[in-house]
Amino acid sequence: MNRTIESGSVADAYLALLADRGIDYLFANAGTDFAPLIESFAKAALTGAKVPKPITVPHENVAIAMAQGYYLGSGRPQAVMVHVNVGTANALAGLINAWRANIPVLFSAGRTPFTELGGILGERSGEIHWTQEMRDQRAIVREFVKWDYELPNGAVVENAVDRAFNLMLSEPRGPVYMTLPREVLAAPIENFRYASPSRHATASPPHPDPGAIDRAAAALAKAENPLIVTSSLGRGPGDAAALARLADSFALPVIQRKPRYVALPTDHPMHLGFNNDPWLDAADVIVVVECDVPWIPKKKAPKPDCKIIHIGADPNFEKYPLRGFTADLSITGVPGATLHALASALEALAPSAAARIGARRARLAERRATQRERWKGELAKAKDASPIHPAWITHCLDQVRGSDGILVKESPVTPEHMALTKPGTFFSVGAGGALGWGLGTALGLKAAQPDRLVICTVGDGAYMFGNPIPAHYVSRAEKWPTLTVVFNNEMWGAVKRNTREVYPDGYAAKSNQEPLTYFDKDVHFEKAVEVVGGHGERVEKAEQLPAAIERAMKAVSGGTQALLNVICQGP
Ligand SMILES: Cc1ncc(C[n+]2csc(CCOP(=O)(O)OP(=O)(O)O)c2C)c(N)n1
Ligand SMILES: [Mg+2]
Repeated sequence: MNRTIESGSVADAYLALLADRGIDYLFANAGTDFAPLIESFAKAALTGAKVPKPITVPHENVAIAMAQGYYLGSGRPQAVMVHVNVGTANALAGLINAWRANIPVLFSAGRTPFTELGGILGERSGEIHWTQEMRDQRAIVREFVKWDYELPNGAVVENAVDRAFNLMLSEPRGPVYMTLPREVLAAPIENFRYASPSRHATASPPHPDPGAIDRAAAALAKAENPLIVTSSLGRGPGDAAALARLADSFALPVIQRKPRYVALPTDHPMHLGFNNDPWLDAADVIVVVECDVPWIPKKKAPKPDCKIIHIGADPNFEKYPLRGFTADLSITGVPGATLHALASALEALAPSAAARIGARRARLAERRATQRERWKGELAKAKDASPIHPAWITHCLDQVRGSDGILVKESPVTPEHMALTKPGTFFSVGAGGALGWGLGTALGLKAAQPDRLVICTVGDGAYMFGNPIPAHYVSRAEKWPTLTVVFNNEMWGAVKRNTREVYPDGYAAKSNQEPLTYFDKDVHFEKAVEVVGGHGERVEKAEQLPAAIERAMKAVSGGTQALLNVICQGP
C-alpha cells in the first residue's frame, strides 16, 4: 500500500521512511546541519507522525557502538546521524569495527549548506558553513562502508533509504553512509507518496553449493582427527543450533578462537575451548567457519597435508587486502544454512563411519574432562591472588549473570570461566581492532533488551577509549542501566605483551617499566560514574569482590547504573 505526507519537508519524508522501515532510534550528535531534522522531530511530537526516537549521544563513537549493540540485541539495524565532516571523523573508529564485524548501521551525516545567497531555505548562515565544506566528504568513510550516497533531492529519498537497507542487510552485511545536505532536507514536499511496506526486497542470503557440501562431507567422513575452528559464528539467531547439530552428529570438536559470540554452548560435549594450537599438529581436516584468522602462521599452523575447508557468507574476506590461509575447498554460504546442509550430508554417511565416530567421541570426552579440570585448577589458583586475577573477576561476574544475562568483553575476561550456555549472551565485537566500543555496545544491547542484565567489562585502557562520560550520560538520560566493570591493571597490558613478544630480552623487557605502556596509579574511575548519579566502587582485594558485585547489581536492578573499578593483575 502507499502512504502520503500531504505537505512538509524532505526531512519529514526521510524520518517517516526510516520509521516505516524499522528504525526505532536515531542515535544522533547534532550540529547546524540538523536544523530541518530537529524541526521535523518537534513537529512529529505534536502531530504524532511516526518517526524514530531521537537519542542525544554526546560522542559519535558511542553512537556507532550503540547502533552496533542494538543490532546485536534485536537483529535490526539502526540509524546514526552526526555533524558533517567533523562528526564523521569522530565516528571512524566505531565504524571500522562495525565494518569488520559485518554489522549493518545506517550511518549518516549532514552536509554543510552550499548555497551562499539564493533565497533557499537552509542556505549558508554561519562561518562554519564555509570551513566545513569538503571536496568529497564521503571519501572519509569510503573504505569502511558498503555503499555511500548523497541525497540529491526529495524525489529519490524512498529509493535511497531502501537502497541503504538492501545493501547493509544483504550478505555479507555491513554499514552504509548517506550524506544529507541541509538545503535538501529543508526543501518542501507536497503529496509525497511512498510504499509501505517497502517494495524493494533485500536479496536472499547465499546458500551453499550442494556439490561443494558433498565434497566437504566426504573429506570429513574420512578424517581421523577433524576439527572445526570459528570465531565469529553466532551472530545469526540459528547459528549456534546449526553448529551444535553438526558437531554432535559426527563428533567434531569445536574450538572457538577469539570468541566474538556464543557459537556453541560451552556445556556442549563438542565444545573444546578457545585455543586451537594444541589441536593443529594432529588435525587432518579443518573446517574454518566464519573466521578471518584461524591461526597465526608464524606461531602455529596445521601440518602441510591437512585439508582445509572454509565456510562463510564471504569466505574470501574480500575486503582484506592479503589473506593467505590455505583453502582446499571454500564454500560461500551463511553459516546456519551451510552447517545444516553439511550435517545432513554427513548424517547420510554416518552409518559407515559409526565405529570411528564412537571412538572419537570417547577420546574427546576424556580430553574435554581434562581440559575442564585444568580450567578449574586455574580458577582455584586465581581465587585469592593479590592483586586480583582476571579469572576471579570473570568467575564472580558469572555467578551473578544468570544464564540470560549478557556480558560484553572488551577486557581480559577469561571465557574459560564462564558458563556461556545461551546464544546471544556474549559479545566481543571490536572486530576492526579499534578500542572504545564496549560501553556503547552495552548500551545498545540494553536498549534492545531492556529486561536483561547487561554487564560491560572493559580494560582501563578500553574504558578511557570508550568516551566514558558520554556513555554514562546516555545510560542515565535514557534509563538504560548497565553494570560496567573496569579490569584496571593500570596499564595497556596488550602493548606490554606485544613488545615482549617482539623483543623478549630487549631493553624494554629488562626495564620492567616499559615506556608508553603504564598508567599512573590511583586513578578513580569509580568517581566518573558519579557525575551522573551512578553507583561507583573501587575494589582492591579478591575477597571483597563478591559483595561489591552484589551492591552494584542491586543498584542496577533499582535502575541506577554502576561501575566497579577492580584493581587487578596485568600480564
Ligand atoms: C583506537 C585504538 N587505539 C590504540 C589501540 C592499540 N591497543 C591495542 S590493545 C591496547 C591496550 C588495551 O588496554 P586495556 O584496555 O587496559 O587492556 P589490557 O591490555 O591492559 O588488558 C591498545 C592501546 C587500539 N587497539 N585501538
Ligand atoms: Mg589495562
